[in-house]
Amino acid sequence: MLKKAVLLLAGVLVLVLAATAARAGTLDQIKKRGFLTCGSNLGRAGFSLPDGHGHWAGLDIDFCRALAAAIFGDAGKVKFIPLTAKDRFAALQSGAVDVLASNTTWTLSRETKQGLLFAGVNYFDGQRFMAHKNLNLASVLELSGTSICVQQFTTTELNLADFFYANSMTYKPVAFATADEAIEAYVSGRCDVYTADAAGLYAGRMALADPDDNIVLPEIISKEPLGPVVRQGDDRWFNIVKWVNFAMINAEELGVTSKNVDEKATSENPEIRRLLGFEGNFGEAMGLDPQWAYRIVKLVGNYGEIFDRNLGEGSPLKIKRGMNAVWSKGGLLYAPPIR
Ligand SMILES: N[C@@H](CCC(=O)N[C@@H](CS)C(=O)NCC(=O)O)C(=O)O
Repeated sequence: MLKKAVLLLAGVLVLVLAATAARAGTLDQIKKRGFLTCGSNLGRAGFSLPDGHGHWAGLDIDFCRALAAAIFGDAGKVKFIPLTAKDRFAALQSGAVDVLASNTTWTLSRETKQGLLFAGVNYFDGQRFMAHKNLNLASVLELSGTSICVQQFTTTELNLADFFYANSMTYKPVAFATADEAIEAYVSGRCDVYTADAAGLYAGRMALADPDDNIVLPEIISKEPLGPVVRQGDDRWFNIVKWVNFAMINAEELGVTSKNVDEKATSENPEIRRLLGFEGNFGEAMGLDPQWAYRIVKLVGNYGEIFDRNLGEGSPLKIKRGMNAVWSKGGLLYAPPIR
């Protein structure tokens, strides 16, 4: 009896240790594997879009490339794994991906009930609605009685229910597993309205045959802080993902770009010197070398460069910086100091 109990206890201990080891060493696993696995969305211009030849582009894609640049000095050492909204958290929990960068909104239950941690925000968004122009709608408050195409397993779906309930309005939800299916259904006339995070909605509208036949209603009905997510249980990896985001934001605030980063070797600004590893060694305690942030900026860019080429003036979307400007320029991006 006693022997059985001891064996059982030993078995449980082995399982617990194995689970802890699997969780604790994400960086070591990535280094050993030789590349990072990054959960991305199925395809949304501006955030993560495959070109059909295995090359991906977008803000979330560049975030994972920045991680690879920090870890390997090679922004190409990432494998992108496209995930539906439904599957994204399970993929992270099971270890199928090291990090999720997939237009995912930071909410309380996603952290506390799913065993996850958001490492920050890389895009502040909010939910909007697009309607067929011939319906002559001018406000979301006129949407009572309409049919609305929406993606399942998203905050979008939940906000929609809240908003209509709070305003005593009715609607017919028509829900789909993917954003593309929801947009196609909207285009085919199955719904009067399509709703999504604003940036995803602009990207969806841009891809339509006749974007001008659709209007985006003015109201923004929710807060969608989108950011990279990791599993709980590996503080070192959590810190790396968090500080890669902060490093890109700090680089923009300090005026360090992929073009001028080498000239900054002679900069006398101590904040720039610390960021780029010319002074101190802030990478070591994270398992990275002193030039981790230098390589992010050199190989991928600062936050502003990444925003501009994927979503801003250098992209077809031409989204304004707005909330996504650094705090010193009136936005919400505020990264703690590297020191
Ligand atoms: N931010 C919301 C929505 C995330 C989401 O799924 N967004 C759409 C684009 S706005 C997407 O990535 N879709 C990928 C796809 O299934 O095609 C959430 O975290 O629940």
